[in-house]
Amino acid sequence: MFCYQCQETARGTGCEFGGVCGKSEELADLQDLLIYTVKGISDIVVKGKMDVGLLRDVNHEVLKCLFMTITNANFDDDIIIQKIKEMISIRDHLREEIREKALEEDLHDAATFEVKSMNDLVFKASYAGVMAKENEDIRSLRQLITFGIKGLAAYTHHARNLGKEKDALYAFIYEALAGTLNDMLSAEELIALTMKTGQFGVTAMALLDEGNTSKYGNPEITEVSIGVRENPGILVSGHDLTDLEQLLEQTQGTGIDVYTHSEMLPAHYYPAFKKYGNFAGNYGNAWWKQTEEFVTFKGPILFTTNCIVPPDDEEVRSRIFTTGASGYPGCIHIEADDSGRKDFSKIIEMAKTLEAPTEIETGKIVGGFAHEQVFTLADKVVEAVKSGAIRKFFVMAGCDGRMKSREYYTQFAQRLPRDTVILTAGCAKFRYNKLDLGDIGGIPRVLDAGQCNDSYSLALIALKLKEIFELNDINDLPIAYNIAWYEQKAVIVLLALLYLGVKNIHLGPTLPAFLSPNVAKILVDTFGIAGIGTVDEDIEMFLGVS
Ligand code: FS2
Ligand code: SF4
Repeated sequence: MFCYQCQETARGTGCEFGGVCGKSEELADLQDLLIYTVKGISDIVVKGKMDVGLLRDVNHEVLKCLFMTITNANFDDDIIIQKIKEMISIRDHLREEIREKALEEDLHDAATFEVKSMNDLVFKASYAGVMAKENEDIRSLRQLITFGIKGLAAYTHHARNLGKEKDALYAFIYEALAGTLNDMLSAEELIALTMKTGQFGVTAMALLDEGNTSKYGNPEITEVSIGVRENPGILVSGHDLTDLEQLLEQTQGTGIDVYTHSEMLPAHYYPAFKKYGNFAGNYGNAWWKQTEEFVTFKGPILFTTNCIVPPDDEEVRSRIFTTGASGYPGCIHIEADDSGRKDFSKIIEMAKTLEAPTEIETGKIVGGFAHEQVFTLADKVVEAVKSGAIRKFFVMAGCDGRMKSREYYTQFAQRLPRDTVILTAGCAKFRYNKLDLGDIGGIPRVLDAGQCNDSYSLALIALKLKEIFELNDINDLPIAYNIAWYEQKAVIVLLALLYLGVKNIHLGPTLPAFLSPNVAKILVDTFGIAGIGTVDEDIEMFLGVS
């Protein structure tokens, strides 16, 4: 195995003997083979000039496979093996369909390889990985595109669950993945493809935003309880609001409360979920704290997506359920029926037999500052900027993680001057959303827009301010970007911001290992991307540049 797709990769270079995340060598190889097969399908679709509008089921399966290989989404070898077999079968079927249009010898090995046995499959898996390309810059760009596409697929998958689809997104996923197999593409052409990935990242996040807000309303300022009630509870993690909705529906009248964990917290900000009296609050913090927080929660836990931390504790594992792209060996996986309905009765029945959660925190946190809510505050915000009451905004969106170096973000938030406001989204917020940072004329100093995908909201807010202040360049706004990343959804968020023209983004706690020195230099020279330094030096630097 060789995997360097996330920020916690071993030694900052790559996991080779099992992942820091808990992924085994075998699973890493299998996930690489699944991606390789999906790339083979892409090669066929592109070379066969297939109409993606006619490939509905294939499109959906491709999204799911890409999502399954995102960090901490799916640890189940059996599910991945099953998916590889299904995708090979789909691939071979598609190859038959284009027989007239593309010669077999014009197709890439990914589109044609055969496996006759499990041994073949395991052997092929060990050769389908990242290091298959020797030129490190080409390899770096191909991986940057692949990881961006994984993030894009995750958001497109959520949008699709909400009934929103765009053929252009599917067509681009195939184009980009086929591009990563194409030895004729130069570094310059791959850079152009990387930027195009950012463009479609904006499309995917806009579509997801439309899906969420058209179904559940626009997020609004909301106080969320972080304490517990007396009933037994179910904890929901991950990002999929349609799963949460179905669980809330099915728990009505059962005496079971529903709590959110980590990235599901922003669900409380949507008007549609406020009607459920048993939607009790948020329990705990960012994903990596689950090891201790699931012990004290006592009840069943439903993962709708990443981030799963492999549970060492047998008792905790027995309470974990997965659905969608997530999976963990030994945990019950709940599939949707043909109409999209999921039967969560097993989780509800288990909850009834277990104790109520143990209280680990009390009080409330405030969020819901997505684009429409902030637009209603625009006059107040603009006035505060004009009067100097707000000197600068800091976009501190992204992910949280286990590394001690992420204490930087808590200290950064604490030490920012009181005339600054933090705009956040994603699980990065848990580093500072419970600090008492006060407000500026009634505007809280931490404005939480939502999940990592709601970074799109932060971009819309920046564009709105640019319009109000009649600026030509988004970079002339008093906004600094100090973003924490962890997994591949953060990669598509970054590429989307670059596509929107945002410059001088600082990325931490370390820069991606998959950027070769030359590719990193291009990002530095063209976009002013930089890492982080010390808290005090960085605050001084950010406030000095306006
Ligand atoms: Fe956080 Fe994990 Fe949101 Fe990432 S809960 S790092 O999946 O996508 O952000
Ligand atoms: Fe390592 Fe991250 Fe890959 Fe897991 S996802 S194997 S921690 S680089």
